[in-house]
Amino acid sequence: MKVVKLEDILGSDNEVDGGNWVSRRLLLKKDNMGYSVNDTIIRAGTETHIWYQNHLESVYCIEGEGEVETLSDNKVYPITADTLYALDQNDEHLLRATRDMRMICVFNPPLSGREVHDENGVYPVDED
Ligand code: 9YT
Repeated sequence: MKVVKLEDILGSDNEVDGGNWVSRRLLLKKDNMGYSVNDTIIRAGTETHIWYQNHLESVYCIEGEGEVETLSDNKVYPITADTLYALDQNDEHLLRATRDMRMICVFNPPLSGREVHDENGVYPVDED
């Protein structure tokens, strides 16, 4: 049994600032759950290009307001509290926050820890 408290992540190596967002990494690959879980704040007024070609991600918004635009079809999905989006096609997208958004993000395969997006909005594949 494992219990993780957000207050213990804040200010530690498991709090990763990506510029437009700050990701508090609650569970990682080393925890051997087969997925990772982040509590992430997307900063108000930002637009982030993301394309997780090596991961599937589900994102559950618990606070705030913004939208996701999928780039294959330019559809725009409003995102507010109590809304989940799942990038089930490794969808390339733009994430825009009009207010700070608090998101619970689950990745399969799990993140190993310090990932930040590369210039194409991708997290690298974990070679281990
Ligand atoms: C919602 C989203 O994809 N934000 C970018 C950061 C990423 N999810 C993370 O590492 O928490």
